[in-house]
Amino acid sequence: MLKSVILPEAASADDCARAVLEAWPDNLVVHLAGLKPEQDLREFYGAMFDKIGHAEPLAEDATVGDRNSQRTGEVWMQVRYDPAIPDAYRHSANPQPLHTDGSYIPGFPNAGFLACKAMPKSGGATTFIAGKDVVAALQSEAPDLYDRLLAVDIPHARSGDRRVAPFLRFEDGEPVLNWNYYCVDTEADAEVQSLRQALFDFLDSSPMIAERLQRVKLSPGEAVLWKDDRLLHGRDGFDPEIVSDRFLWKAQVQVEA
Ligand SMILES: O=C(O)CCC(=O)C(=O)O
Ligand SMILES: [Fe+2]
Repeated sequence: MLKSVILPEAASADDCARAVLEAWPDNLVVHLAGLKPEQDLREFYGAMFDKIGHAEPLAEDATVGDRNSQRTGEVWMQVRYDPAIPDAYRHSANPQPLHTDGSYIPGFPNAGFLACKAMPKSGGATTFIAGKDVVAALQSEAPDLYDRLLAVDIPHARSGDRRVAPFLRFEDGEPVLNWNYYCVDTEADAEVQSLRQALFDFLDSSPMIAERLQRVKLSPGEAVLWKDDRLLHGRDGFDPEIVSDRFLWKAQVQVEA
């Protein structure tokens, strides 16, 4: 599920790309550590993207317009603690519930990416749970909910995009997920709305989900790349002391491996 690669401090973007491509086929999450903390993250990892595939210009800016018009046309966006920017998980210190990033974007690339510029001492890990563990938890703890989730399409909408997909489907026997509680189309019918709440409550309270959740607490210079629709991710809350106390650069990448 999760592979931590410790690269030499002087590793090049090429070395980093080779390590990613080697780990990618057999893992859902690749954690990249060991690099110099003070490097220019966007320059280094941006060069790495071009060697493993390419980044998509899907960045959003929470300070621009409303939630339906925040696309900037850039690759990189900030996940940065800033209490001056309200109503955005990317700028809060709250725990973020499990989700996929591509929930409302048709043709979303296959990987999410976060690189760390700053991390507070307390809390702030990014959390991951494999699709197969979500399936196992639903089957054993909430079999009726599991059946409904397979049967009902859930429309998600935001930033002018809309995607209709079930929470869970199988592709070549592998679970594929599509989910963000906060992006479910508000116009969807009552069945969808009740399923939305039931799934949120389940993910929030399931003992098996809590037990199988894995944490990656990034240090400055480190990064994590994950197969967006093969797992769910979120983050632990944290205790900020100053603005930008936690600062990650986020991108969306199509990995060709
Ligand atoms: O803050 C994190 O570690 C995760 C952020 C995230 O999942 C997101 O911005 O979509
Ligand atoms: Fe996310």
